[in-house]
Amino acid sequence: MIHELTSEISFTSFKEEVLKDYKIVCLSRAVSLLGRKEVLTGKAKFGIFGDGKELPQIAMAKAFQKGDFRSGYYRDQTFMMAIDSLTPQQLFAGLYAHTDPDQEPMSSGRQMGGHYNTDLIDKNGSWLSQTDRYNSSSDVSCTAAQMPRLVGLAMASKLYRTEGVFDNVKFSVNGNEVAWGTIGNASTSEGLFFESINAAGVHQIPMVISVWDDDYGISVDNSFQTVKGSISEALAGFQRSKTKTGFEIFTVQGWDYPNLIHTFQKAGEIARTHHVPVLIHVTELTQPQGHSTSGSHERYKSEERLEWEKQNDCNRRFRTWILDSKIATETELIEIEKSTQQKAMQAKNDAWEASLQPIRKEAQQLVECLIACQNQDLVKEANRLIKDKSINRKKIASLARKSIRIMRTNPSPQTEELQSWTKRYFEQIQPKFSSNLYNETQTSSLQVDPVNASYDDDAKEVDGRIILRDNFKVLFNKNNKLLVFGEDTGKIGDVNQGLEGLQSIFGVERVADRGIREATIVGEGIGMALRGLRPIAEIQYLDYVLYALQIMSDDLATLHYRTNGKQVCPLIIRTRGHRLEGIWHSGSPMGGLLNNLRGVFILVPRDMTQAAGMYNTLLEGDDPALVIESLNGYRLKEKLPNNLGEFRVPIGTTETMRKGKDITLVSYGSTLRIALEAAEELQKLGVDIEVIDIQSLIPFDLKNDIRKSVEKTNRLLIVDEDVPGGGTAYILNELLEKQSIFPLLDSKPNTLSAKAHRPAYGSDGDYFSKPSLDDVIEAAYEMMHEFDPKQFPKLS
Ligand SMILES: Cc1ncc(C[n+]2csc(CCOP(=O)(O)OP(=O)(O)O)c2C)c(N)n1
Repeated sequence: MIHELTSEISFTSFKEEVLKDYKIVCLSRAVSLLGRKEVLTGKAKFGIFGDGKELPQIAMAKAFQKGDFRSGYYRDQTFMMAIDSLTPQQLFAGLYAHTDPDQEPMSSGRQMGGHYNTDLIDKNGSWLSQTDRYNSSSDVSCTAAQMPRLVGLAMASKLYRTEGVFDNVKFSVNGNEVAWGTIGNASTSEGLFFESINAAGVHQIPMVISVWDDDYGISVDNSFQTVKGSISEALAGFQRSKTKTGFEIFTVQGWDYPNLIHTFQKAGEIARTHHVPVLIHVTELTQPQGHSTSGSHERYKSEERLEWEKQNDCNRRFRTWILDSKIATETELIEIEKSTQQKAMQAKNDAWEASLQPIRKEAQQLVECLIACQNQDLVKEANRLIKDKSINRKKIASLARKSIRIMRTNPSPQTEELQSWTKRYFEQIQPKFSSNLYNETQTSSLQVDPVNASYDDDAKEVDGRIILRDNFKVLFNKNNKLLVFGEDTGKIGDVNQGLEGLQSIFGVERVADRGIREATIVGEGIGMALRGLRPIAEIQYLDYVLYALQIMSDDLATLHYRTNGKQVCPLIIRTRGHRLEGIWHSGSPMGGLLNNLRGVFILVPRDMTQAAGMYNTLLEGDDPALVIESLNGYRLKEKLPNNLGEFRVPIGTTETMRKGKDITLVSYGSTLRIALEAAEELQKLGVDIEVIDIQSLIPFDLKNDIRKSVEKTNRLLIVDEDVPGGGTAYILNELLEKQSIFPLLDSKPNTLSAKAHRPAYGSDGDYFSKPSLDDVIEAAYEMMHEFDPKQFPKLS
């Protein structure tokens, strides 16, 4: 094996290469050891490091090429250092939660240390070129949640290799890019892992997934985690054969440097050249310091195991191998060990200093304000603050606010200055923690100019699905990055035929079928969007979004925020929901979605023209969005616009569907039609209803249209078909807190939702589960009865 490695290069350059690797593993280890101490001495809150997993990461880095992507987890510091995408100082900056993106380029202190990524967009939101750099998608802490995205990253290469179909500038060279995943042995127990592995095997994509196996998942060993205690044995049936496609599966010991390099090279080559997915099971790894700083592994590992881990520590065995192979002398290695320790120490000190420096300045400003107030208590506090060795912004902000409370009875210019300093402080500091939940750049869909749908004088009335279909057709012709995929999406053009016939025009890659795997359908979309495609991931029914909700919530919704705006994921998730039939085909779990998906636009078009207009807008911007079409709207007639693919519904804007003066009724999706019908009936009863279609729940009514309406009507009724306290509670909260409508109201704001249970089947089930026409009429009428019982006598 050594021979194989050395045959093509001189001994000197071979030695250089090996010692360079040794330096990185030593540096990485030194950082881990120091990092843990920083947590245990209270300078950082939590630490999770890559010690015991250094060597395979060196091998992976050697096989990793420009244009490739990583989708990994919190152990990969050595890999990131080896591809020059992480310095020790940056790692410590992450540990100290430094909020400066230049110091802590991964998440600006938003993620626990150990979570890595590279920049994918610039400050203006424009995509950086990916083919001439190493790329990493952004890690999440949830075990195996990196897997669905990994499938999409690899799938993008397959699509880009489909010549001439997708515009690949900046993103691909002939689909040669490999997506490299890493995962811990225990995390392979997750359903997401198996779903993703199956998807990758089905797709035959250039994905190399490495399992760092240290036999444990915190305290629980492999016998509790995996069939046969071994993921490579458990997955043996996935191994490709001469006649059937599948995975290439390798097993390699994590301390075996030459074999690791050989294996990773081979894996990379198979994946890159042939687009065959590869699983590398890296066994016999260790955890020298235990799982994380939260506990010690002596609690659950036997003495024999601990001793075995010491002897088989990959860095130690690498060292022995270097000496046994006479590549370097002990003196040379000791020199490297010393210098890397010093380097790690320096990085730690520099990072600590850099993280404290701005905070000390801020503290000094506050101290000056406090001293100027000439209050003894404040002066004491100021002195304490300035001497505080573990100073942080919480202490500064909290002291400022407490001081304002103390000074409230002593108005003076100094007190005023303290108040305005505190205000300015929050204006300056809060964005460090709260910015970039949504795209704040010029590529935001909110910047897209709206265009009205226009109609010929003799415009045809067609089924709603035709408008969607014909609009998609124009979009597919216009945008050669666009694709749509999901269950029954391709051949039949989705279960409601909004894509009917489009596969035969645009091909099986662009209008594509997928197996039943919602989490990976969304994950695929995330990975593809990160690689410059414009995927629409279709979830067959809203009720089944729950299968993908974890990925949407933990990965998609947090991505822009957790990278502090350095990555963006313009994935559109298309689904259909609300009113139809029964427990799993008429759900409208909007409250759950609204709570879980802050960071994703949630759009609820009332009909297919609006839905089409929303797609047209979203495709002009770079935001993740969930679009929920109304299940019972595909066969309802709508006028066919003559500017398909061009008209654009503004995101975050309501539409007033009917003018009225007595009550503002707001709704969305399927209930909107009922609201409009109810309004006509109510008119006959003398109640004049203004009906507003919210149509965009996130973002919500950015122009405060609902407030303007309530200013006129002074009454508010919110109708939807979620459970009580679901979507309606969110809407009411927006109106009370953000639009301050309370002082405008003459009656209590009213909500009308479905029953708390899932909707029962059939027409009667619907009538007795969801808000009916009669329910809406009565709810609105009751409000008028309360106001004027004489004019509006009791109905029941
Ligand atoms: C979904 C989820 N469940 C539980 C956890 C808590 N947790 C964090 S790491 C971990 C063990 C992971 O072990 P393994 O996959 O073997 O990776 P290792 O940390 O050993 O490298 C657990 C249970 C989590 N982060 N996410």
